[in-house]
Amino acid sequence: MHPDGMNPKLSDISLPSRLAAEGEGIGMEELALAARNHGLPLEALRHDVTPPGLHYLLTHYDIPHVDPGMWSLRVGGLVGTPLALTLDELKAMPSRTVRVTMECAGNGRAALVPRPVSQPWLVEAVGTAEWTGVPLRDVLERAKPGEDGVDVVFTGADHGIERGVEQDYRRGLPLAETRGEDVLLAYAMNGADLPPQHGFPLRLIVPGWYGMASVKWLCDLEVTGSAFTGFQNAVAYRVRHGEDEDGEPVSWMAPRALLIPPGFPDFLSRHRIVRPGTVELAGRAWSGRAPVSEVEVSADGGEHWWSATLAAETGHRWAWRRWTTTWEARPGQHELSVRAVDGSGNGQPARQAWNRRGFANNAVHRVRVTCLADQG
Ligand SMILES: Nc1nc2c(c(=O)[nH]1)N[C@H]1C(S)=C(S)[C@@H](COP(=O)(O)O)O[C@H]1N2
Ligand SMILES: [Mo]
Repeated sequence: MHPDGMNPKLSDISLPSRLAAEGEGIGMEELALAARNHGLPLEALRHDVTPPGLHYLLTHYDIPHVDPGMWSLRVGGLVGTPLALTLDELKAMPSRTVRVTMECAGNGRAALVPRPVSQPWLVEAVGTAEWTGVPLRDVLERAKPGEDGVDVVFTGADHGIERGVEQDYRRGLPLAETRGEDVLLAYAMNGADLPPQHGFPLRLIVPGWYGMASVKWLCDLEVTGSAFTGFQNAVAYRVRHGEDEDGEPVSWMAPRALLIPPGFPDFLSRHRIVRPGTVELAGRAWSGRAPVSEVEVSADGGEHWWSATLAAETGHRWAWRRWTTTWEARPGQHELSVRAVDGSGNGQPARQAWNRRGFANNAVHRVRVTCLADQG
């Protein structure tokens, strides 16, 4: 692997972050990541709740094997009563089920120019699941965090190297963000035990935030007296332009609407084909900061927009909202686009403002469609 194999160093094995050169296509390393971390096939936007195998997946290192009989959740740091809770003890506490749309902060990255070399998401790094577990605040209440607590640091059972730094996957979340009743320590997804790839036996769910906050394979919670400065908070998951900037931490999901690609696809290009006449269009839209208030559709590449019909509120604050409309398809080449606006007035840009790691990208979703000349 390394020429002087007697003295290998992590920094020789672990690749630095970089931008693709002009015209550089997706490479084998990105392909290897994409094959492990799959997206939601866009036709699966039809489901209100995503069947687990169709929910997107993002795992930095390996999926760890956790023996639930040997496992317990440690709660420590600045707490009055340190705890070690078994899975049965957690399951005996009052539970809550919350429907949550989760999106990876890197969604859309592959379309950026220059492309940050990493998991090369197109637009499909999203899914919606019903998570069941114990509200985090109930567990914290039992542990009695001290007045001087600032962050809760969540540690997963997975371990790896990233840009030369060996680590457990670990994230800090401000204590102030742990108070909502919908922030869960979840042991079930869609009514069944968590699948191994989604964090068995226990994961954190932070509704409304990009996925990196929802630590899987959770084994340790620590209340700290200062903001966590570990890799996943201080180095990764920051919106920065230059290499040396501190940047802004990635947190709440920006608004985004996606379209179920209409008609049928070409196998290799995925290009869509429809026949002339009325085409039903549908999809989903979500935003972490505030509920989606409007979805607009364009059939001419973004020149003219009309409003889609939003499905009635379902009472699931953290879940995506269904939208529908129709389009009169005439023979020719078309570009359909869709964009959402949320209740705080945030929308989606036509072209993405670039950042170094490709985070929080929410450019308008575009789908090219060929309408055939006849009914044949
Ligand atoms: N322990 C651990 N938790 C993790 C990750 C990880 O690699 N390890 N990936 C994070 C990221 S970047 C995302 S987007 C979500 C993905 O959750 P999912 O795979 O269940 O869809 O998990 C988050 N939690
Ligand atoms: Mo992610």
